[in-house]
Amino acid sequence: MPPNKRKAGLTQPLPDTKQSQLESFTAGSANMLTTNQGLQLPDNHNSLKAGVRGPTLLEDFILREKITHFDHERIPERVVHARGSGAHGIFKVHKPMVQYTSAAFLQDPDLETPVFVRFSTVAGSKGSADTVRDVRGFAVKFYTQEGNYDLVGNNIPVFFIQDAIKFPDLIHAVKPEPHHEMPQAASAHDTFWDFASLMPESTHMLMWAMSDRAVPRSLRMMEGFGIHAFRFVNARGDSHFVKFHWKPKLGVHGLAWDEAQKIAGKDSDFHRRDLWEAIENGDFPEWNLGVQIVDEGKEDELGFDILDPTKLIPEAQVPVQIIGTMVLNRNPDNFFAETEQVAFHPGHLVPGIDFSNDPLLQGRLFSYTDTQLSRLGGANFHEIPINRGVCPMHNFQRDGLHRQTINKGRVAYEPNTLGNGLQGTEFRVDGGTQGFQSYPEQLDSPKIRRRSPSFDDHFSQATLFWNSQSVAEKDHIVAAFRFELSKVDVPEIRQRMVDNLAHVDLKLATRVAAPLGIKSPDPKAAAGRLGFRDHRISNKVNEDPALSMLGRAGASVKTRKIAMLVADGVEAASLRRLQQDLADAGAICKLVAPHLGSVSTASGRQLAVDFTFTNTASVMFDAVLIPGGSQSAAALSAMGEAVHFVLEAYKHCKTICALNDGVQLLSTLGFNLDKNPDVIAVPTAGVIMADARKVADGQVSQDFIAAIALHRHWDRLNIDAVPA
Ligand code: HDD
Repeated sequence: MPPNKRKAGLTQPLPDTKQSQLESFTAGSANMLTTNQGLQLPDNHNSLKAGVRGPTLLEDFILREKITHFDHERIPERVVHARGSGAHGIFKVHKPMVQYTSAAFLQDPDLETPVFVRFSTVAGSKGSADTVRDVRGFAVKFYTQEGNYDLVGNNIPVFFIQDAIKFPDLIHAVKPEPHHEMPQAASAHDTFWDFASLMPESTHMLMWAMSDRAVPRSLRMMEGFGIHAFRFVNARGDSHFVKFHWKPKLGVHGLAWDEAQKIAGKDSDFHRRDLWEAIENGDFPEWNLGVQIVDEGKEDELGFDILDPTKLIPEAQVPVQIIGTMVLNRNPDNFFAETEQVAFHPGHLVPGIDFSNDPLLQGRLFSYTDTQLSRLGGANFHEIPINRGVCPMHNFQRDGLHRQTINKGRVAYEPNTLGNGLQGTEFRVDGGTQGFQSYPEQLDSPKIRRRSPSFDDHFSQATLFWNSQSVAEKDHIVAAFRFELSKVDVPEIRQRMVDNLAHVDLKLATRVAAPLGIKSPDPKAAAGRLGFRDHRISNKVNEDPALSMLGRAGASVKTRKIAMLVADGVEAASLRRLQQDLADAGAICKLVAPHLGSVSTASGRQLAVDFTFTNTASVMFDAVLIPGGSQSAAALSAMGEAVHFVLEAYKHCKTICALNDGVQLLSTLGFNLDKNPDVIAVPTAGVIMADARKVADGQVSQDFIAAIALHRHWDRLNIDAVPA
């Protein structure tokens, strides 16, 4: 039998004799392709045939092995969160959390805990577009010295339903409709709104899902939330309720809805590419980990039930304490092996962290292992490298499909006297005093299949969310509801939904209903429906700035993408100065021109072009610069694609800066530059027009950078009238 000559690809050391055989055969043949059994291939282009023009022979085991492996390359995609992007990183706690939790990875500020993060959309299939309107998954696996801890959250702090028994209904409603499998990755269809309008407990989450949170600018610019109340348990056994928050250092930012839809066509991998490129460029995304802690026994003072996952704890009520930082600093080596095969589970805990009785969380504790059995093909998915812990692992579970561990000895049970255990040590449990201890919550209740009446308030926090939004954010929420409901064919569903919204805010409901061809919203119609509840409690706070994205726009332009529109004859000195100042501030500048290669500047030098108007679009950028130079400006003004680029950026409320003749591209918008060179004109929010000579003193760069840092200028004039 030929020995194994393959070196690359070995993941486990061979027994000593095999290892030395391998080494002696490897010399000189390391680059040969082989079969999976290690047989060197003579030819990877031709199958074995009866004559060069004859039929292929069944005997061709090389062909059959290759095709068989290929035929089985796919595994079932996740039933939800199928579309995802992953990254490796590290987590460090800032100060010991010993007062609250015994979790070892939350004690030592010098300890770096490796993490793997997977971001995802919920509804779409694996190949669906990144920028659809949806909740984003935010799942973090901490490889701690006490075992893997998974924080499996979303970018929205509440959920649609209160009890896990409704999860299959929710997902069946939002997924493509079963008769024709449409629409893909979209909630804008009848079955979703039929279900949502009949489940008033979903209203709070719907408000978030219709906000710009559901169309993030970047995965790096999203908050993350553990959603449920968990428990921190310290070494003395004291418990505190805890809610987890991830706060991105780059701020929290959304796309314009029209922009999100266009990106889905132009680059359906937009978020995946953005995350990948940021990490490749060394712009490592970072989040702070925050906690809201509520003393056990004080949860009743919150005013709502801490176990209800449709409620958040307002930050204005219980501040978020920042306790650590996560940095994502390495892209996966192999998408399938890592991002696809990673298996998260809210039940992967470490000592010092425990569950609450949130009925959504309790149901999740069953679902995640169960789903891995069919997705990853058996009970040994914890042995897949991305899922393996970094701490020692011993038990007497054995065998099963794809078992990798070669357990030694005759003993696979405990207690035993026959074995020396594994590797010469006797592994045992010690009577219950060490290791993970479940918090000994006192329970004395009847078995009952009922919802707690304390879960009956479905609207107060939806109203709190609405009240906390800025004017522009409210406009976006109204527009999103209108868009989604306008795609619903059955008018009764549209009506039922706006009648529900009247319980959040009558003005909101009236605005949503206006273009939908239905009656004015009627809160009484909703209240008369079977099963409808609106047992309002009064919120302890009426507004919370933390619920608004605009209340906290980041002050940095780091990693923001700026398109610089150029053609032959462009004025280069001011362009170069702006490029330099933006790069110094961390922005990424790209030259977009009518053709690839280079353009000649007004002074005859060559500038290398990054993109053309054909292979990119304004939606790929955060801001636009139109430099001066009469020949360049005239050429661009005569190009429909260039004018469209600028109008579209305007419509999406992006910062635009135009110098001298470049202002011609804004003339369709009615903006013209006063010939006074001392002036930097700002005709509407985020549009800067200046003479190139003003660039030299740094003022234009400063204004441009400050405007880009505001992300978007949602209150810009006249955007509805702009045809882009
Ligand atoms: Fe879930 C995947 C987050 C409720 C059942 N869920 C999944 C993922 C995230 C969440 C981020 C993707 C993990 C990854 O990247 O691999 N899920 C949530 C949150 C919920 C929630 C934040 C509510 C607060 N989920 C939920 C319920 C159930 C499930 C109530 C079932 C009773 N979720 C699953 C699942 C998935 C999953 C079917 C699909 C793939 C997987 O688990 O590994 O088991």
